[in-house]
Amino acid sequence: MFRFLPEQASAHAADVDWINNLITDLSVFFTVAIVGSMIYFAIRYRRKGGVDHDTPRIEGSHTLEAIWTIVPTVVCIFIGYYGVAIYKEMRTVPANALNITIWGQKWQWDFEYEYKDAEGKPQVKKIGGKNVEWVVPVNRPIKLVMQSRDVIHSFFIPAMRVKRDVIPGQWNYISFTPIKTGKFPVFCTEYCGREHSNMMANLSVVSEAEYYRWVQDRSAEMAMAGLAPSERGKQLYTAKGCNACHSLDGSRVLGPSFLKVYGAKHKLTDGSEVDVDDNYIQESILHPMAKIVAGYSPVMPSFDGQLNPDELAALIAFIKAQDGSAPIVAAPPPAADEGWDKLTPAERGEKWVKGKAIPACTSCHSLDGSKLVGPTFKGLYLREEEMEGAGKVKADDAYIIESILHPGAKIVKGYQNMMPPVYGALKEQDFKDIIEYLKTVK
Ligand code: HEC
Ligand code: HEC
Ligand SMILES: [Cu+2]
Repeated sequence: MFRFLPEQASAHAADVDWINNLITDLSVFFTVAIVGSMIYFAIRYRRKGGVDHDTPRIEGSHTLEAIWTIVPTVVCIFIGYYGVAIYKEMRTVPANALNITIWGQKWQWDFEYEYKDAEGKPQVKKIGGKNVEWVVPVNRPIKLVMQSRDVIHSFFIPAMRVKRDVIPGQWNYISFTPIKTGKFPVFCTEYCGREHSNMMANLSVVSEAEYYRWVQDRSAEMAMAGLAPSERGKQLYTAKGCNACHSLDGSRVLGPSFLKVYGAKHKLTDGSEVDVDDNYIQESILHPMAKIVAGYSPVMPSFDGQLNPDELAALIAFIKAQDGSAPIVAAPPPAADEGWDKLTPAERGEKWVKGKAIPACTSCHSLDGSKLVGPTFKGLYLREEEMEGAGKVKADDAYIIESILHPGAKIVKGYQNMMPPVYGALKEQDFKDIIEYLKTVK
């Protein structure tokens, strides 16, 4: 009864629905029990036949008092505990999450995807407008970092069970892992003016390979798209003179180095600790005196009024990019071969493995059982393997595709995270071909 929720399209949706349904059921139960007995008693003990009766005097019952104190207390603590536990999980962003920046404005959503191309150069895809369709890969954690350009909006994807206010001058984020492909509506849920009810977008969840193709397709780009935010931030870093006081290599100048600063915890002069996140970096730039890093002098000038929101976001993107982690690199699809379609899947797979994919898989993976930089392909298919800190995994189709697209997600025990994430342009058919070939390497 009372199940009106949309389909569950994210990994945490089932947990959210479970607690939500529990609260609904408890509310319905107590509403019926309380209002029902109220109505029953009103009818049962109504004034009958125009005669007034003396009601008996009833003393209180300690047992009853104890029951209706303890039971609701336990129920509330249980709900509170589970609510917090699920919320905490929703707010913890896995390290391999795909970052997307979202700007809300009257009355549309704009999306910015920064990624690296085959040469390792940061690129950006920007899209926006009414009912814009934005794309994410399935089964990959997504982090949406959001800010508003004007008034307060709220970003809501019902099917993913995520919602967050989008506020001018303040960064918020939501995180989820889509588990289903398909199209899902996005709404604004904070009344923001005349076109509020039309402030919508369409989330399209597709396969990994399709996502990489989409993100590299520039035909639907907004005209304003130019430099990737982190590249723009790099220019501002010197143009605004940050480089005079902040190094990128860990060395101390007047201020702290930007090397691996994002995500760190810093002690302040007042003894408290801060997380170096988007909002803290923004505050440090606009109001340097608000929080002073311990061991440094308060000499940083304020840049309030000298940077527009996009420039601020660019500086944050640049500082984030100093963390040493490799964002997903998307190589351009290799040119088509003569007679490619006449080959069997395993033959095509062999070509990919032995050199059509650049770099060749065989430069790191042997076919004869010997150990190179990576594990051998001999007998790999359906092999059970121990992962670094993730238990045992069976090398099935899904795992092999994940290993190629997100080499960092699971590391084979005894090996290093050395496989480059450059094969993003491979298509679904290519993965099938590679797997067909790997099956034959016994
Ligand atoms: C005159 C030197 C100077 C300049 C120029 C300067 N800063 Fe700073 N900055 C500092 C000092 C000193 C601190 C540490 C004390 C503090 O927290 O204010 C600091 C702190 C910071 C922090 C917090 C760092 C941390 O480790 O917690 C950030 C972020 C930052 N600056 C960004 C910038 C950016 C971006 C620019 C250029 C737009 C810039 N700074 C220009 C001196 C400078
Ligand atoms: C620069 C070296 C390098 C290249 C090139 C490379 N890999 Fe890897 N690969 C590794 C390393 C190192 C590991 C083990 C660490 C890990 O799990 O990420 C690995 C792991 C794997 C795994 C998981 C293996 C297992 O035993 O569980 C698969 C599958 C895989 N690679 C497929 C490929 C394919 C297909 C290609 C070519 C399209 C390729 N790799 C190219 C280095 C490489
Ligand atoms: Cu709005």
